[in-house]
Amino acid sequence: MSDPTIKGLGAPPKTYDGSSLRVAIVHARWNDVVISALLQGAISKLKAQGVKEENIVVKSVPGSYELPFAAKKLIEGGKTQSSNAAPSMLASTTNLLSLLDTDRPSTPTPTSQSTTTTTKPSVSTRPFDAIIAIGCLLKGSTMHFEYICDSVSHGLMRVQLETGTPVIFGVLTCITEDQALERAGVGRGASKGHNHGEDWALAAVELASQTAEWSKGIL
Ligand code: RBF
Repeated sequence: MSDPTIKGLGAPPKTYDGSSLRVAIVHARWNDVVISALLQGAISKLKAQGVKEENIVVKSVPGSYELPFAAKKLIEGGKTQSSNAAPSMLASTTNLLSLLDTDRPSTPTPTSQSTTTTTKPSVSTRPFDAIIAIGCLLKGSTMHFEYICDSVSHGLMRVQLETGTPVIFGVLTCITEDQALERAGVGRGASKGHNHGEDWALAAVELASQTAEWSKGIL
């Protein structure tokens, strides 16, 4: 009998290399059993895609409601960190300009500045190429679930469109605990389910790689 479902993620058009990427994961701490499994799934898949451990930054916030704000601040922080790392670039540029100064000796005396060779921030201080926001919302007996799901999904979408940095939607919105456990690959039944954290890592590497190319006009 053929597979009874057509649901699920199709194969990517190519394999992406994450070795030059810097990715931040921000996760909520509510419903920790599920979050821990999703986080581990995401980290191991990022590494399997070539993202270096030192280029994976993990931060936590109390609950999913905090994810959009934290994602935005991390993106901004990554850009600030990158520009703070830039003085070495400025130093070498200044030094090159000094060669044009006719008052100076034709053979410039080496200074501590002139020994600066850095022209590009290292991967670990460059802006984040993608953010993965991980949370697990479980429906309770009040309307909290609906409000938080709505705010978080719209908030994360807004952050990625405003900043131009891909924000992966790693938020489970489940009616039951079993649904959440199965989507984190730690189901209580015979089938453990599937860890969606792995898919979010793949999405992060794919979107980061595509964005880098599309931004340069490589289509
Ligand atoms: N945060 C989650 O990430 N998942 C939840 O299932 C969740 N349920 C909540 C239920 C209630 C009644 C409240 C008050 C908060 C809940 N939060 C949950 C926390 C929420 O995302 C946020 O951290 C807090 O509201 C503080 O802004």
